[in-house]
This record gives sequence, C-alpha cells and structure tokens, in this order.
Amino acid sequence: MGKVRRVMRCYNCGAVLQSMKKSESGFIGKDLMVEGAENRVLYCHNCYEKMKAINTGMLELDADDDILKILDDAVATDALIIWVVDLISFNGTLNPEVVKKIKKLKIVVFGTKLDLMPKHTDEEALKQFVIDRFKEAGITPHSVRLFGNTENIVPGELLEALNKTRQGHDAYMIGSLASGKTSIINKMLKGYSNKSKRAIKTEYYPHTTVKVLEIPLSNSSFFYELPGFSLNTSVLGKVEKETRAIITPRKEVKAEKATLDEGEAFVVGSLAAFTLIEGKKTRITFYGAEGNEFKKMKNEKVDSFFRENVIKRSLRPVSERFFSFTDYDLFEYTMENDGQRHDISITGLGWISFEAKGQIIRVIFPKGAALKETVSKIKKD
Ligand SMILES: Nc1nc2c(ncn2[C@@H]2O[C@H](COP(=O)(O)OP(=O)(O)OP(=O)(O)O)[C@@H](O)[C@H]2O)c(=O)[nH]1
Ligand SMILES: [Mg+2]
Repeated sequence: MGKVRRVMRCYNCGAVLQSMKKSESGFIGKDLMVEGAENRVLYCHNCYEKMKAINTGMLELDADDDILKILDDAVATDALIIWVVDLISFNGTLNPEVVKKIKKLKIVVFGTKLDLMPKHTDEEALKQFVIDRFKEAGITPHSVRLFGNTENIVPGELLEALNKTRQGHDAYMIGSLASGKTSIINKMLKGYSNKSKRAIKTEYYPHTTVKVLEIPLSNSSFFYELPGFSLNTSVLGKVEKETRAIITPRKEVKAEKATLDEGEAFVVGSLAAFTLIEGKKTRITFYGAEGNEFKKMKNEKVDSFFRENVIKRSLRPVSERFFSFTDYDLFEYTMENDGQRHDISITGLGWISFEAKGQIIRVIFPKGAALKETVSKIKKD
C-alpha cells in the first residue's frame, strides 16, 4: 500500500507548502517541515517575512508624508524634537521612517499617562524601559521624563527646561494620535507669556495639508505641535469606536491574573488569545483597560469561540472586524529560560507579564497590530 501524507497549506495565504523551490509560492524551510508540523501553524516564507515586518514596526507610514515633510525642516534647522509616547502602549509605534529622519537631532522623550500605570510601577525602571525601546529603534534620547494627569507641575518649569534644552533652536513635538501632546502643551503654557510679535496659531504648515499648532518662543524661534501619527499599528486604530472605548484605559490599568496549563489559552474578548503551547504551568498577569473580560479555554476552542462571541457578545471586547481566523495574526514565541519577567504586548490592547522559562507562547491578535516581546515594563507582579 502507498504512503499517505497530509498536504499542508500556509495559514495566511493558503498556498500549498513546499520546500523545493524558494522562488515559487508556498516555500518553507525544510527545518520547519519536521514531524508533528501538521499540528502547528505554518506560514510560507513570503507571508512570514511580510508579517514579521509588520510586527516589528516596519509599517509604511500611511498618510503621514506631510509629517515627514515638516520634519525635513526640523532637520534643516537642527531643531529639538520632543517625542511624546503613551506609556501604556507605545511599543510598535516608533515609526522607523520618522526615526531614520530625526535620529541625529537632540530628542527629548516625554512618557505620558503614568497615572494609568499600576501603582507599584518603579518609575526609574520604567524610564530605563523607555530608553531601551528608543535605543532598540535607533535613537539615544537626550532625556526622558514621565507625566501623569495627577501630578502638579510648577508653572514655568516645563518651559524653562525646554528653553534650556533647545538653546535657541525651534522645537517640534511629535507622537502618535492621542499620545497626550496637547495635554502637555496645556501644562507648559501655564508659565507662558508671549513676548514675541507673533500670535499662537493653528495653521496649515506650508506645502502640506496638515494643521500645526505654532507657539512663538521668541521673535525668531517656535514650538510646533505636529498632528499625531496614525494608529495603524495599534488595535485602537483597527476597531470600532464602541470597542475602542472598552479597551482604552481611563484609570489605572487592571491586572488580571491567570494560571495556564499546557494547551490552555487566556482569551481577551474576541480580540486576543495567549496560549501556552508548550511548557510548565505558567502564571500570567494581563494588564489592560478595566472594560476587558477574560476566559480560559482549551487551545483548540479559540477559533470557534471568537466566531461565536462576535454574535453572542458574552465576552468583551468584540469587534465586527475580527471574527474569522483570517482576520487575526498568529505568532509563537519561544521564550528564553532566564527566569526573568518578560512581557508580550499587543499595541493598544494590553500586555501579559510572566516569568520566562523556555515556554512556547502563541499569540492571536488583530491583523496588522504590533506585537512585541521585551523584558518586563514593570518588574514586579
Ligand atoms: N489619564 C491620563 N490621560 C491623559 C494623559 N495625557 C493625555 N491624556 C488623555 O489622552 C487623550 C488624548 O490627549 P491629547 O493631549 O489630546 O493627545 P494628543 O497627542 O494631543 O492627540 P492628537 O493631537 O489628536 O494627536 C485625552 O483624552 C487626554 O485627556 C495623562 O497623563 N493621563
Ligand atoms: Mg493634540
């Protein structure tokens, strides 16, 4: 009798997988077609490269060409850059094209929404985490400062610090949509009096179609707030308004603890699942908005649960845009065995934190959102 073998397809594009010709569709390295591979999720080389690029932040800038154009002026005048990042979810938002353009300039980083981070957050460690992410992206920040809604800033202090750092040069404030730029400017303006002949105004920036807030700092230097970068690598930019309201933290993020046995998945509404594919019992903590709801289930139930939950809506958050398995990305991390706490974060939704012990963790999440694994943002549980 002849031998039969299951023919496998790429999980993303459906091409029949083959290890013979790299130039043809469905190519996959021989080393991945090992015994047991039929029980794993496999991508062809092309799809894998494409997705890896998306998830390591190599996304094309959508409609942000105008921002790049404005930044040309910042580069030409050796301006100071103030890069505002939302501490809750900035992984995957450090756009490589922006980085490439401005990395030679002096860059100050402001981290916002500190009040939404867990109370036991170690601020110094968090600052270091921010510095490390910027360094990874190719930028060494001049300084990092963290802000929250609850703190009081002495009027004039921010402006004084800005003037000292910019040394007569213009300053450009950049950051993702809703990262908190305007909120910081409002704090900064508390100590501001306009001594120039120009007014504060919001105007179309020359030769672009975007409006920029312009604040005169002297007769010859200005502060600009640029429009926010699009949230195209964040779940926030991919779901409906009602769903966005559920996954946006309004107060301190909630820590949800769970213990996973091998083969168990921790599901966040119909938007994400973290599965312990291989490894010893693992305690995880999920950090995210209070509106999220969770469930533990067997790994093989996840796909059908997502589909049904979009109709039943028994577990929030739910998005009409995500229900079939083709709407999600699927990645597996083989963790280090360093005994340190690590995070896997889905930009705009939240992150899990756990001790790395060589586990294999599978993550299902909205297609196109950034996924990132790092050492923990907050060291303690
Ligand atoms: N809890 C908290 N909320 C903040 C903080 N900073 C900003 N926000 C909120 O985040 C949202 C966006 O803030 P903005 O200051 O408008 O953000 P932006 O970067 O100017 O947004 P765009 O100009 O649209 O790109 C608002 O709802 C703010 O109230 C913060 O430190 N803590
Ligand atoms: Mg703004």
